[in-house]
Amino acid sequence: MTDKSNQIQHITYDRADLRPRLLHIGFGAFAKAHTLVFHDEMLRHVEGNWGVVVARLNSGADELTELDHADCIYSVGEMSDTDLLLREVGAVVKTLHPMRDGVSALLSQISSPELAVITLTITEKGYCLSGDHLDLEHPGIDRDLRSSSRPTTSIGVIVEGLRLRQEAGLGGVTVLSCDNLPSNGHLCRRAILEFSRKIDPALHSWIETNCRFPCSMVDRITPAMTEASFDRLENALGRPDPNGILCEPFRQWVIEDSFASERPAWDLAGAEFVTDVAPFEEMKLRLLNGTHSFLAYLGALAGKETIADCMADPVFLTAARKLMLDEQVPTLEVPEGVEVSRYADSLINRFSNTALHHKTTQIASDGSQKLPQRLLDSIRRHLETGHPWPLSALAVAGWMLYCRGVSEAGDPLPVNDPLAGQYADFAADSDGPDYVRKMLSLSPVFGRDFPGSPAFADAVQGAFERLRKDGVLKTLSATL
Ligand code: CS2
Repeated sequence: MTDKSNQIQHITYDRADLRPRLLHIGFGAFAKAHTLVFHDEMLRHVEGNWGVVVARLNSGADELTELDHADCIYSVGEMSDTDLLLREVGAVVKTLHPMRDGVSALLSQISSPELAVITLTITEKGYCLSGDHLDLEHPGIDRDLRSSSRPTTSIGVIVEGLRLRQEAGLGGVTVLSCDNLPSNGHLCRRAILEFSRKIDPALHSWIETNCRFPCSMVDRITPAMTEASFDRLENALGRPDPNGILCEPFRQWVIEDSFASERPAWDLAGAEFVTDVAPFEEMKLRLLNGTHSFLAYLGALAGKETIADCMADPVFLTAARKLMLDEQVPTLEVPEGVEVSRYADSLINRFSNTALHHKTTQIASDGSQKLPQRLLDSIRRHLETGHPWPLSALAVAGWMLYCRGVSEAGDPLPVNDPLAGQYADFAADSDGPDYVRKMLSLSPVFGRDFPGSPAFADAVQGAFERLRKDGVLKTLSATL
């Protein structure tokens, strides 16, 4: 139903029927705009009892309380350059935050007989990985292993919740990662199994037998909300909504159809259930996210505030498309039926959406967690085949330059990353080749193989030097 006066799709399903059958951990901007919109859309097609409990573990307790004050209803504005389509989302039935409600409330939710699915948007760093394995030296993991009944990390919370399920004689659940990681379900499963093995081998084998960890590819550009965004939403709604979110119109969700028990019919909302997510995931992580990171670092250094600003510059636009088609596509197994140049053009079109004000500095965050799957996996392939990768080299060098925290014009750049302290130390006492060598020595980013590759180091050193000497725009132009 659409209310012509406000162009808003009001809730059409009976919320009284909803039961807490799904728990979402990491309920932030992306989950509001993506996962919960698919869920809301499904409920509009098939009224059922799939209600969602939403949780956050670290920040955001006040935001969840704000949502409680709105009866857990919030609005989503899907923005293009010309339109803003509004919908109300009523799928949330409860909010939980350990710092507000105690971790026991969250553990009880996981060990509730009604719970069937846990979805996660905890960002790349939420899995506490080192490479492809759980980082047992991660401070949160170390603390949770020593005090597993009072966990603080997502991994610790899920394992303790599953232990309570096992203790109560309940069945397993499906844990569905919705984060931008390659084989996200497999990585999530490995982190949880490696943690549980340390706690109790019997729990480890119970989880291995009774739970499922499907992979999924998620896609919807959802910039962080700003005061201007909330004003825009209020103008469209006719009232303020502190819980609301603005995002692009496009949304995609490709999910491995491997569930421990019942699953929501998200395909009624346009999600795709497949047997193998990998081709979809690699294409999206490398073409969309890899190009996003390329534009974020080089654009921010060159003074571009938003991704759309980069797209308005012919040099950046040409470079982005060239990176996608000449350097990322050759490393892909393209999903059947996908025409890659059309997919690349659709990404350029989405990046050009000026209404989003998607900041380069937002995408620049957590580069140490993003570079491996977005750019380094492709470069690894090029080093094996000898395929040229000049723009990818500029992206890595651009990230290193960005990590010094200053743009070409001398303006400060925010460096938000778990390794930010190390970057600052390196930048304080080195520059040029010595600085690059230090950055290349960061094993959480470059692993063990890259530092030993002279071809890799030489290419990144050369790109860094050119950026330093000629600046981003001139260097990009010379590379096209
Ligand atoms: C972005 C992603 O901030 C970032 O790292 O590249 O959030 C991107 O907007 C989404 O993956 C799009 O689906």
